[in-house]
Amino acid sequence: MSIRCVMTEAGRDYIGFATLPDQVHRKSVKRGFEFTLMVVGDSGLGKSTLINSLFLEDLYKNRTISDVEDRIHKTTTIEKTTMEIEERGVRVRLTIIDTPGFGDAVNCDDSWKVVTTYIDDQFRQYFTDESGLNRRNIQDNRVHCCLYFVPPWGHSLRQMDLEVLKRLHRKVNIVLVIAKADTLTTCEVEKLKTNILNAIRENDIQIYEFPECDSDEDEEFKQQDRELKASVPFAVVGSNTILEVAGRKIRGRQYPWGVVDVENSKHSDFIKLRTMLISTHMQDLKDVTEDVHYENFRAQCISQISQHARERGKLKRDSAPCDSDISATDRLLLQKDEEIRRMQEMLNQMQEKLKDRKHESVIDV
Ligand SMILES: Nc1nc2c(ncn2[C@@H]2O[C@H](COP(=O)(O)OP(=O)(O)OP(=O)(O)O)[C@@H](O)[C@H]2O)c(=O)[nH]1
Ligand SMILES: [Mg+2]
Repeated sequence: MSIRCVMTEAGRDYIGFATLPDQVHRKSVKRGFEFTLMVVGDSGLGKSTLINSLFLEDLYKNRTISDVEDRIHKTTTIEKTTMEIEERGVRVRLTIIDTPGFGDAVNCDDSWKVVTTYIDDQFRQYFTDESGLNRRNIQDNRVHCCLYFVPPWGHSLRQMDLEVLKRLHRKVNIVLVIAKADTLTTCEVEKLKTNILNAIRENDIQIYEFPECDSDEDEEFKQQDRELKASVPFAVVGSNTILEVAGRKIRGRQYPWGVVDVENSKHSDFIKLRTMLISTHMQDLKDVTEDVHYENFRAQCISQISQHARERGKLKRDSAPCDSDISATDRLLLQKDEEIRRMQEMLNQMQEKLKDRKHESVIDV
């Protein structure tokens, strides 16, 4: 095989694949990015407030914001807010899923079901779209990150938190946050963080793990990465109020003894959380969702389909009808079998393609 080499100005030969990262970059930018964040936890822990502080006001600079009082309400259904944001030509479709808080700390049987059902439904939709014809234009609504709110008044995770986390950790990237951290002293925050991390370890709960920082990153980035990792679980403070302090407008909470500045890193980990979600780990959260959580879901689906097909096959063999007395039900069963067989074929092809795609991206790297 002959490869035509291109001459550089310096006279050195090159083939041209060094431009691949640029091509990938240009293509991704053109396509835009999709990211979905969900908040989960007890009622009244400040989930809606934090979301508002994290994104809504900042992202909608020109939006008219109603009175604080109007905006503080108990979330009773899953609320989905989608916004298109753009920064230096890069477009992100950001979706926030605000969930109703767990109402009663003793019995949370049904509260978590709303959350897991929502996550599974998005996976199922993606799975269906991926097996369909128009695979190029699939909208990715899978939940890429779940902020789980831990109450500040306990000593560690409660049994109820552990139960909910166990139901979530294989489905979604969990990022733990200590809610209303302004109600704790610095020492109390540290103690609570340590206890939470111990509980996570003891109960084999898999929260989102920050990837190793590349060795060729600059020192400033490495330092930021170390700080982010050391802050988990993030102790956060939310506020919908803009206050004026020393001539400066800040988002804060006014108390008789002083003001808590949400964006002051001495007061809370709010900025670290936002940095991690938006600037440093958005893509990794997406990758882990795709490679680990969605893969789990897909494997389960495929094994269910095969199981189903096997059972149908057995049923067919056992009943062994002669052609003349095939009932309508049998015909339907045969039809379904055929559908499942076709779907399996399609899935196999899809897997092959995905394998190729992954292989290509490994080569890119
Ligand atoms: N001290 C303190 N209070 C907060 C903080 N964030 C929110 N609050 C207050 O907590 C109350 C509940 O806030 P929400 O944001 O509605 O809580 P939620 O978790 O969305 O509640 P549900 O919708 O019922 O699940 C409001 O009065 C907020 O002002 C915080 O960081 N610190
Ligand atoms: Mg709410």
